[in-house]
Amino acid sequence: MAEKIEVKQSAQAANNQVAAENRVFFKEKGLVVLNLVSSPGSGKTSLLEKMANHYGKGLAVITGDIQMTFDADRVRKAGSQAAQIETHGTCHLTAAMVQSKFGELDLKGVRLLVIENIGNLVCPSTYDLGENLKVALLSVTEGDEKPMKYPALFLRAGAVVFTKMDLLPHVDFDVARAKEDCLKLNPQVKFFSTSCKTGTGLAEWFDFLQGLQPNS
Ligand SMILES: Nc1nc2c(ncn2[C@@H]2O[C@H](COP(=O)(O)OP(=O)(O)OP(=O)(O)O)[C@@H](O)[C@H]2O)c(=O)[nH]1
Ligand SMILES: [Mg+2]
Repeated sequence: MAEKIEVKQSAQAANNQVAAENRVFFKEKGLVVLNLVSSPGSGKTSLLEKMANHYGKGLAVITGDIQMTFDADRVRKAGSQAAQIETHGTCHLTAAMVQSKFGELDLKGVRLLVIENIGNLVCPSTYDLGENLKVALLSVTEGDEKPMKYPALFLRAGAVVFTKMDLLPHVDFDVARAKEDCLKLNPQVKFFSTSCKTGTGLAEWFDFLQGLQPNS
């Protein structure tokens, strides 16, 4: 048991070192960098498609999946450049995986870099990629108890986006309860409620992103 903990700590220490390098790179390039984390299917790529429609060449995306390039293809089709990481089994992105994709991106004129993590509410939570902000997405079909059941993510997320709000009338998701629980874990967290079907909340999300500054 002690050996297992030691190995995990040393993997985290090695990751943190690369994340620090990434942070220097992002600062040099003047980038605001987001790390999107959520369950599979909660709407990360759909939100990125809307952002690609809105920001076009001002946005670059690194998508992470176990396999396939579908998500990067969707982002490109929506108007922004994208590089795909296929982890072939690993359940989270690491800072080194992200770093390995820098050469595939043309960052001239790009202000916002978004990393879509592997769909998983647990493993990606504790891996720093060098981002400015970790963003948790929670779709209303997943259940309002998720922040308390998966605190590792909601403790660290600076913003929580409730997605698929168009489906709210059909499910028992209590937005007030979910917000209250998120605030218990992180009193500074910012909330957004969006629907990629109706466009609800996207203007507020874009306004928020506009106000973010690169790391100083
Ligand atoms: N009704 C509704 N469906 C949505 C919305 N956003 C996404 N979806 C649907 O949810 C499904 C999954 O969306 P994705 O954007 O691929 O989810 P993801 O989080 O990127 O999934 P992974 O990359 O597999 O983790 C798709 O069928 C989308 O059309 C929304 O706002 N409303
Ligand atoms: Mg996706």
